[in-house]
Amino acid sequence: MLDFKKEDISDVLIRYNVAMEKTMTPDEAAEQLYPKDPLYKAVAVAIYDGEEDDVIEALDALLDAGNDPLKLIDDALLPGMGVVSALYDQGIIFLPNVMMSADAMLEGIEYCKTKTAEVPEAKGTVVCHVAEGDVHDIGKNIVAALLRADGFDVVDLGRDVPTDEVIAAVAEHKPVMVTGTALMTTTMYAFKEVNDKLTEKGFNVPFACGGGAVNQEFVESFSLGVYGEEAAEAPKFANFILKNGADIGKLRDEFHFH
Ligand code: B12
Repeated sequence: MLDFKKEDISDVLIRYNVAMEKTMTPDEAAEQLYPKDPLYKAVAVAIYDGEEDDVIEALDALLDAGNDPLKLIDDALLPGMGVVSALYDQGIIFLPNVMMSADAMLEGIEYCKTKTAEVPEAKGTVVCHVAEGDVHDIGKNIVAALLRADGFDVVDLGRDVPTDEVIAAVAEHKPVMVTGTALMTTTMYAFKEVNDKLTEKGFNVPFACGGGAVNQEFVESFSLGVYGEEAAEAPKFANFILKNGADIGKLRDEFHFH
């Protein structure tokens, strides 16, 4: 029998989860992930805070320091959003934060584009959509923003897009690529329908698909499908198609993940 007067039981009484929560707040966890350079850190902090005005102010400081506006998308905005994604994946911050941060980052991308001296002629058109029945459009918005930033014209069909609308947009705009995003296991099958209708109508257009619900095996099970894990791959696919043509086999070989 323990003699509670003599034994030190302080360790037993610690509520470890509470102790952990108190050892690191979300702000402290973010602090560990920010870039070290103060100018780049300011962008990441502004994205974490979801403060659009602060994002612009921090970008201005980097632009004044002579940085290329389009390069800042890759070097400052995406790493800033990376901090938020990492904290979200670890359950440290929650959905409303992610959405506010994504908006602030997208605003930053648009701002950087307005700062480029020469607006290059569009390289080609890409049709982007979220699968029918699915409203999760944050990933699609990032894909569209990165494609635009890379010089492509984007026809953004939005979310919960019926198959026939995708086919009609392909017929009208003759895109170099179509993108699809699906985050639900119930909506991802719409991609197969899009694929089959495209091939039925003779459109040999690469159909790049991503989003939490899908994986490479599923996407490559339909003839035009090319799987993408990160939004940043979308412009790489589109540039590859411009250079090498709409060769699905070559695309899959070049961007194979496993
Ligand atoms: C945000 C969110 C919502 C928001 C969506 C807001 C919005 N405007 O998008 C709201 C609150 C509205 C919502 C609603 C629902 N949701 Co929800 N939601 C999420 C959550 C938490 C995050 C999704 C997200 O935005 N991730 C961040 C973005 C950036 O990721 P992403 O889209 O995957 O994009 C990345 C990559 O996939 C890639 N990518 C995406 N597309 C493409 C395309 C190409 C070409 C390339 C190269 C790359 C690429 O790029 C991005 C990264 O760089 C997830 C949980 C999770 N962990 O995923 C659940 C989740 C997706 N939701 C889920 C569910 C069930 C629902 C609801 C049905 C809930 C309900 N009962 O009402 C409804 C769905 C309504 C509907 N019909 O769609 C489930 C789906 C389960 C399943 N397997 O089917 C999830 C997985 C939660 C869960 N664990 O249960 N949701």
